[in-house]
Amino acid sequence: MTNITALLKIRYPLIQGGMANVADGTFAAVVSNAGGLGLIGSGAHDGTWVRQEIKTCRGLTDNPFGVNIMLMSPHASEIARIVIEEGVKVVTTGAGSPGIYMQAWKEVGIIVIPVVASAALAIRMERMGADAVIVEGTEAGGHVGELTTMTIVPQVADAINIPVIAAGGIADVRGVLATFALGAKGIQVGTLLLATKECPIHDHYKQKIIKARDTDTVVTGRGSGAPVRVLKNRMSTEYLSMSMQGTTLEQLEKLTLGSHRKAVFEGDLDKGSFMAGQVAGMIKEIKTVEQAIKDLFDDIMTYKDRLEIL
Ligand code: TUI
Repeated sequence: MTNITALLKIRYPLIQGGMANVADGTFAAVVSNAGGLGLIGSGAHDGTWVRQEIKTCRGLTDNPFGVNIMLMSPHASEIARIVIEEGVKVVTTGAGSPGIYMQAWKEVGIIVIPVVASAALAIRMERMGADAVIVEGTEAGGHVGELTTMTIVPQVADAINIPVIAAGGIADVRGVLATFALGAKGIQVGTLLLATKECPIHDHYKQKIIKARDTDTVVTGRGSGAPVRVLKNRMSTEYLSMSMQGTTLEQLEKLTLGSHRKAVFEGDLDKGSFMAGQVAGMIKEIKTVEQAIKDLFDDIMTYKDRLEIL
C-alpha cells in the first residue's frame, strides 16, 4: 500500500513532527482532529509522562495518533515497551536507528515510520518491516543531517518500495506539490504547526517565527555529532563563536543544557534555543491548526493547474 491516508486512516497525508517539549497529548489530539496524524513527542521525557499523554490524547480524539520516540533519549527502550502496552497504532522514530525494537513492534501490528538520514538506512528499515519512512532535509528544524529535501527525497524514493514522507522546507501548498513531484507520498511538518494558536509554546517563540526572515536560522553543533537548526539569537551566536574558539564539547553542552525548554516554556529570547526550520521566513501569521493544514491541501488542484511547464 502506498497511500498514506489509507495506511494511517487519516484525511490528509500529513504527519506532525515529533517536536520534543512541545507536542503533548493535547496538541497531538488537535492535529489528529484536524485530519492529520498527531504525534506525542516523547523527547527526553520518561515512560510515565508518555503513558499519561497517550491517555490524554485518547480522551480528546477518536482519530488515529502516534508517538514519536527520540532514540538518543535514555528512556527510549522504556517508551518502546510502553507504546506496545498502551496499544499505540503508529510510532515514528528520530535521531538514530530503531532496528532493535522493530521486531517487537511489528509483532503487535504497530505501523512503524522511522526518520532516515540516508538511502542505505531506508533500505535497511524496509527490510526490517518499516511501513514507510520519513526523509528529512537539512531545511528542517531541530536535529538535522546534511542533505537537502530536494536531493534526499528522490534518492530514497528510488531506493525503496515503501512510501516516503518528506520533511524539511514545507509550509505551503508549493512545498507540498514540490515534494510530491520528488516522489513523496506524504509530508511531515513541524515549524508550521509551531506557529498555531493551539501550540503550547511561549508566545515569544511564535512571534520569533512570524518575524523571521529567510536567513534567520543557523545550525549549531555541526562538529558535535548532533547538529541542530535554530532561529538566530544571542544563544546561537555565542555557541558558534565559542565553538570557533575551540571550546570543548563538554562546555558547549553546558551552555545549551535546558535551553530548548527555556525557549518553549519561558520564551527566553537570549538564553533559549528556538528550534525551527528554514520555512520560518515564509510563515507570516498564526493560524489555527485546522486552518494551517487546510491551507496546505485544499487548493492544491487549482494551484497545480496554474503551474506553467513548457
Ligand atoms: O530527530 C529529529 N529532530 C530532532 S531530535 C531533537 S532533540 C535533540 N536535541 C539536541 C541534540 C540532539 C537531539 C531535536 N530535533 N529529526 C529526525 C532525524 N533523525 N533527523 C536526523 C535523524 C537521523 C539521524 C541518524 C535518523 C537516523 C540516523 O541514523 C543513524 C544510523 O544508524 O545510521
